[in-house]
Amino acid sequence: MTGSRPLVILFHSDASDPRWPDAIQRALPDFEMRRTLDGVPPEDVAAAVVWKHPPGLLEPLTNLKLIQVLGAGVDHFLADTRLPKGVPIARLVDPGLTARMSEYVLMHTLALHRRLPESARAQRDGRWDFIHPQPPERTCVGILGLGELGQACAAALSGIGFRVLGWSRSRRSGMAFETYAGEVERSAFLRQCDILVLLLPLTAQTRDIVDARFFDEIRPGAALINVGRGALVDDAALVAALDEDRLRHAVLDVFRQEPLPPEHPFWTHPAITVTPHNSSATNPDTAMAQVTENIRRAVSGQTPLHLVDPAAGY
Ligand code: NDP
Ligand code: OXD
Repeated sequence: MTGSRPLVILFHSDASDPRWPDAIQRALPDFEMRRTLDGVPPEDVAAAVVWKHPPGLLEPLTNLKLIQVLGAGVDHFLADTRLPKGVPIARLVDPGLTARMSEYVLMHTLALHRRLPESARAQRDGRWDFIHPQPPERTCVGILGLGELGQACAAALSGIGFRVLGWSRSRRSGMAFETYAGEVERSAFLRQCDILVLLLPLTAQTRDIVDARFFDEIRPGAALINVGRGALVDDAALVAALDEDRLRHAVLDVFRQEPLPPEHPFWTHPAITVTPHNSSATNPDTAMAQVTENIRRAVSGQTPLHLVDPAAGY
């Protein structure tokens, strides 16, 4: 309470599951859920729950105890140069989102492993193109980014027999698969992989990481799945790698500009599969528990779960 007034939770998202605001109000009846700051004294706002907010929205909120980003990636959020200083920022670690992402990565890895894009092209051309099926052990899947999502995808892929390798910024030991770390081990990792899965956050270090040099380092004829962020990939370098057969196929769920503009060459490229950033998504059924727990923690002076390191950018 601020004097006799209840503490306010500000919600802003135009893209999330529409059930969120009511679900938050039901779960936290002592707070007042507001969708705008109209008529709200800024000092009453204790927590903000946001996804793709307009820059500067949170600047006037002097008593904010928590910013809960309503997604796993925080690149869009941290691009706001007018965030209030020193307020803990939490991202979502949502079992539902993790499960949907594992399904997507498994589905497209299997499709690439079983050469579905090549079979679809053969059907379009009326060609009977027998491609001998191979066991998953013969396909090495490399996961770039061994966080919540990367590790879950690695477990799902290993579970059906793929050989999995992982690459991350810091050394990750104790995994059930071989891991590589940092720039110095990148090429040793890349040259072994038949399918590469991008599950990196977008940061100053990872922007454009998939560039012409990256495609020089990969195993010729490898395939790519990008479920991280569009700006991890240099679009022109990707198209060149496909056209020169250095890359066999790309499955792209995320793009520099979303929705992908109608004139973008990715739409019609025969070796690109486009999905509309729907590999996964969060929802109140599986993520509400973290949001309520974090708001309660923040207003009672405890450390919220899944904090972001703004200096690292994820
Ligand atoms: P985490 O923060 O849990 O993991 C990030 C991983 O990336 C860590 O292993 C980290 O290394 C690694 N990493 C960060 N920077 C570098 C670098 N410079 N070089 C090598 N590795 C690096 O994130 P999540 O697994 O939860 O999510 C990953 C990303 O997936 C999100 O940031 C978001 O962009 C994207 N995403 C996309 C969705 C979609 O619908 N397409 C849905 C949800 C998320 P270290 O272990 O050393 O810290
Ligand atoms: C996320 C996303 O980062 O949906 O959560 O992209």
